[in-house]
Amino acid sequence: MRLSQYFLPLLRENPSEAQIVSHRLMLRAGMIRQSSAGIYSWLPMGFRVLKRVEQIVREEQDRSGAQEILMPTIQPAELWKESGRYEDYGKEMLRIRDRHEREMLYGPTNEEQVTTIVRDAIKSYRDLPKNLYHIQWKFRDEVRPRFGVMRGREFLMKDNYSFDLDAKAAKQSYNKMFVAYLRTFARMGLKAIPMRADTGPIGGELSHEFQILADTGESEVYCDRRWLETDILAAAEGLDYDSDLEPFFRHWTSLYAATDEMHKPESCPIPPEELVSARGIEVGHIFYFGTKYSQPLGAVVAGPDGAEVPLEMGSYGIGVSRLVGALIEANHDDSGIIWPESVAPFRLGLINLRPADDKCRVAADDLYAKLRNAGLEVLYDDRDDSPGAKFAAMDLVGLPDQLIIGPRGLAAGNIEWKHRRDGARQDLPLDTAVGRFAA
Ligand code: 5CA
Repeated sequence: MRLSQYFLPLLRENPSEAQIVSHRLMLRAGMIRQSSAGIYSWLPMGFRVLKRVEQIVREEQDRSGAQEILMPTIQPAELWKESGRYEDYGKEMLRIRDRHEREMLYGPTNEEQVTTIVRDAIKSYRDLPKNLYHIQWKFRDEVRPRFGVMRGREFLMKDNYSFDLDAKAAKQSYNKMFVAYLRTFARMGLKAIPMRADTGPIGGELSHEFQILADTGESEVYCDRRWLETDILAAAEGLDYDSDLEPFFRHWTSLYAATDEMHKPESCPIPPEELVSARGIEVGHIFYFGTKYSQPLGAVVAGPDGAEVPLEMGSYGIGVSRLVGALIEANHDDSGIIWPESVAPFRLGLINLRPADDKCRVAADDLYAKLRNAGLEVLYDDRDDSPGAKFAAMDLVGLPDQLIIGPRGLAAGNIEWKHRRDGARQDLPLDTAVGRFAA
């Protein structure tokens, strides 16, 4: 993409409404714009990252055996009256009336909806297990929307729902998601610690939140000090989803970690000196709630002996749009964002320091074409601007590597290569640049 043609409204100044770094940088780097409190438009740069995050989430869901569907954002109120949650959900639910005065709502989550779909389609235990997911916008009328996409009112969530015959099979489904979540966050380079959590309005008695430790996190969390040194990035690699995952689950939940609601100092199993209290960003939350929805909604199957059994269910959420903010909280410096390669909006930035110089322009245009032909996504700064402004813009948007073309280097057949994360710069012969980055 040529920057001269790209819709990238950068801001020089820090927007006063943004309290945390990810919100500031998303506005400054032209990724999002606020529409109303907690509701955002995603501009091209932000949308690219959102799509990349979504794709990693999707691939890991598919790998675990979950199947993608797409349910609507607007649901009929009757569904929620049937499950008994319509009143309970309170003011967080946006209630709407259609032209026929029918009560509708903008879905804050989809347990009821998916349960009726499965209820109407599955009649026998032989059709189990099933795990269905979608990646869809949700609306929760949060009391205090804040921190940009971190706590929005409208936000993108991956949510899935598992259906099993009995508690043991349901636990295996829960464990599969536990593994898929570790893999998902690891692919984004994030260390997300699974913590015992409160189940809140979703219900049930077993749940884990995946928390990224960050000073700006909204959750108060507690964990064993050893979590800080534990490398979970490679934990779930190569694990077979069809094997018994309970030992893996036990291992990765054996070190103490709990959210504020679940942490009871008087009964905490580890001594105070081994306990860390910190702030966390909740990027995922998994629940096992048995028959809480299948029972009232009549989602039953015929078991092996012919008797009707209510389905055992769990639900599993990942905050896809929140992750974009969380990734920036975990990856930035004073100059801007530092995207991990796996979610970067473009793999490379290409800067032409002197577009007015014919040699520079020809070399930069040519390199841009070759990099694209090699399948690389490149943001090419071909604008007529000062070198300082170009460097600042490229650092702000945070692409993993920058290639810089200027008259001096070019005379010796070189360009400059800057690695955004460590700032290291080195000369690179122009004719080796494509080979260096092409897969
Ligand atoms: N139905 C269940 C699981 S599918 C559910 O809704 N779980 S949840 O309430 O915990 O939400 C799942 C994830 O969505 C959270 O872990 C969080 O990462 C994200 N999320 C929740 N509320 C917001 C919000 N207001 N803004 C951005 N992300 C949010």
